[in-house]
Amino acid sequence: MSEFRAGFVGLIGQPNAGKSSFLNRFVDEKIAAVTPKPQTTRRRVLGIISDDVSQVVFVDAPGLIKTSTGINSFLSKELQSVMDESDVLIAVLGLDTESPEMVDEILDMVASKKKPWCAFINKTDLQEKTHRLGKIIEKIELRQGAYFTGTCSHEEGVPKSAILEFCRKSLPNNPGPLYDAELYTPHSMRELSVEIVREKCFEFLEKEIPYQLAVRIIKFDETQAIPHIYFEIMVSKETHKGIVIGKSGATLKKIASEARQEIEKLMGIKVFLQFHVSVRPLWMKNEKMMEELGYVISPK
Ligand SMILES: Nc1nc2c(ncn2[C@@H]2O[C@H](COP(=O)(O)OP(=O)(O)OP(=O)(O)O)[C@@H](O)[C@H]2O)c(=O)[nH]1
Ligand SMILES: [Mg+2]
Repeated sequence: MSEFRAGFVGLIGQPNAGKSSFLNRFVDEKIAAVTPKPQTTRRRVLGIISDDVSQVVFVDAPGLIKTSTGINSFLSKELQSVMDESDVLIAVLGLDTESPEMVDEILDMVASKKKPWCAFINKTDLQEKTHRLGKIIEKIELRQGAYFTGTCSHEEGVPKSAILEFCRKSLPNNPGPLYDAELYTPHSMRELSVEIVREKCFEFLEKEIPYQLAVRIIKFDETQAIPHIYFEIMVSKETHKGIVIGKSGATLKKIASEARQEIEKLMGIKVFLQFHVSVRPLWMKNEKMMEELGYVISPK
């Protein structure tokens, strides 16, 4: 009988390549925030696929970024830490990545870790970009990597079984699963709800505003027939507060309404959401706050 295999598979790529979409596609649930804006993912998000002989834990990570000021310093550390702690790496490459150097950069980074790795070339639905496929495949083969192609935009667009097979045979032996085999993610409803609200903020807010805000739950009251969840949206400037709220509250209403629908879908029950927008210019510099938000790498 073959031995049980289990471990972490890190999803590594440029911002916007589709790493979070890939994770959601695999677990068939919306657990990671996905938006057209780069740098949506801040903290790692785990998605679990279990069967009788293996447990594959996909780890969605922030995209690779150059600057390291403010929250970006955390994003870079988080990405490095996901790479170091994973057993297998998947380079997620978007066909819409404009520069070939960016593809080289990801492949070099992933291959340099000396761990089993493969690449997933995403967004093959973008017909006008498919001419890039050949060049990207050459780059992967040059580094002796295996690769898969597909699109996370369609339900059947990702060759899941082939990718899972690659992961399973590359993962280490383990006496049993790392997480309860019934779970598709170890994250709590609270954590997932915060990510949903942050995703909606990314969707409905422009320029620097989504990048300078954070979301936390200040109260989760389950004593009521319909659970009440109180969110705080922290912004860094007074002017941002007005924009988040919008004319007659219209923007916040949109954020709230879409977030509620998704949280209800996730929890399978009706919920009541309340929002408070606060101006906290120094939230990114406040260690305690950063820790509460989960934006601190804890030593192993
Ligand atoms: N056309 C097309 N768009 C896709 C595909 N996969 C993802 N997208 C879109 O690409 C954008 C970025 O997707 P994400 O999954 O958030 O990308 P990410 O790599 O997690 O991005 P960061 O968290 O910012 O690093 C979103 O608008 C997705 O809907 C695909 O296969 N085809
Ligand atoms: Mg992401």
